[in-house]
Amino acid sequence: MSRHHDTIAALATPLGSSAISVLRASGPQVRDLMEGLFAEALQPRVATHLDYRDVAGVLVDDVVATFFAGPRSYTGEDSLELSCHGNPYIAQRILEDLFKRGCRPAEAGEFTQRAFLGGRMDLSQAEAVMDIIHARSERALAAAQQQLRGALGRRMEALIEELLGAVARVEAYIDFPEEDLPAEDKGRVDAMLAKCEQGLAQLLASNHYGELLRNGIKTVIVGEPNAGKSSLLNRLVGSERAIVSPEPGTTRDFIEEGILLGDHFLRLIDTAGLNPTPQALERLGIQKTLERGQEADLFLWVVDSAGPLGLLPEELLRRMTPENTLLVLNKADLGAASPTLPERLAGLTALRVSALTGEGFEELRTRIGAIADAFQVQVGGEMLAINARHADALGRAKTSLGNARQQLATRAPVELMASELREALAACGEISGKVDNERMLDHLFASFCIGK
Ligand SMILES: Nc1nc2c(ncn2[C@@H]2O[C@H](COP(=O)(O)OP(=O)(O)O)[C@@H](O)[C@H]2O)c(=O)[nH]1
Ligand SMILES: [Mg+2]
Repeated sequence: MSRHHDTIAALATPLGSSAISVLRASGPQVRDLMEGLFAEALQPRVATHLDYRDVAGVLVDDVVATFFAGPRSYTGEDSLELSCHGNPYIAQRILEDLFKRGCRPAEAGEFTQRAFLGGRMDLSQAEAVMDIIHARSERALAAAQQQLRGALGRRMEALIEELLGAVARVEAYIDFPEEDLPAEDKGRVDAMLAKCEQGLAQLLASNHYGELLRNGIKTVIVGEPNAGKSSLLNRLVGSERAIVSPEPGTTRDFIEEGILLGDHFLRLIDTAGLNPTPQALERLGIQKTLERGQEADLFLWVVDSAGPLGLLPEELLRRMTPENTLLVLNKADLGAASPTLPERLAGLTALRVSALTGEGFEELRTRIGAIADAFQVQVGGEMLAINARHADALGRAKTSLGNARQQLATRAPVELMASELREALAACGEISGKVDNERMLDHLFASFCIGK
């Protein structure tokens, strides 16, 4: 059962004109609240159309009210959802009235925090709720849904189970300080730890993909001035976002647009042209381009197919591989033969397109999608994509495990090893939140929305 004594209320939908607005309240006073409002206890999970009158008896709106009796509610507490007409003035008046009736304003993420504290979901699932709200692509949504359904939690449980087994074996020897672990047990424990370490490594490998899902795939468009970079961005975005100019060197600042391409969310970044002989002002833009290039997940290298193939700065070329780069031979409409690629670039996929006519863009989108597909990491057949908090905890767990294995190999005292393993366990437990770290929790839920 929940330990909260107060009842919280908040608007669950954005403030604005819409078909409906939803308010929710959760906590021990919800039943009294209903009695006071509607002079009846509503049947759980049945939507009821009722008049909403404020404490002074003035009609505010007609609403659809749904009561969720704890523990069968989102928070695990008694909860009430009210749908009113989607007018911010009405929603605000109802909310203020709920406060007058004893509710207090919910803090950001407090409903979900209560769900977590009430044992309705583990911490990784609570985070998945936020991921679902913010998912901007099919893939991001699919990963968030898996996590909400407990995929990460289950994986961690299996790992923790395995670790506990190893700890039990090791700790059995703590009381016998003279004795070393028998070779047989040693081998067994090491095999168990190796398996855990591998499991951790697999999960950690999904961290980068998690970033791509949550932040979008950073797609940097590079190339010489006038190659058609801005035109390419415009066509991909489908609007005239970047300034296209026949004068070389016009794009000195960055233009960034989020686009949904197939199942993927991309952050397309147009850059200043990489003029081999720049003017002073251009030089600054070029410096910035190089910086952005260092963070790029995907490169679209645009060249003017009618001109000679200029080379890019070495620091960019070094980062470009067939797995992350498409060579876009633009201005195909001018009918020039494709430039021949130097040997070191022969592995790059080259595509002929015209940003002017749109020719080749179907293929370009498909190729970008294929590169993005290949970024996906599968963990044991499931699509998992951990976040930065998970990566931090798992990284610490892995370090502790590594230390323990080292100690096992060098016949260090069993206590030391046991303590490392305990640390690994604690770090693993942080993923689902089976630790009492209030500051961490407050910090985490504070990043949620009000009303969630
Ligand atoms: N014929 C033709 N001209 C293009 C194409 N793409 C861009 N241009 C022209 O090339 C010039 C430079 O384009 P822009 O997008 O500003 O290049 P950027 O400097 O690389 O950003 C402009 O005059 C565009 O209209 C294309 O596919 N075909
Ligand atoms: Mg430009």
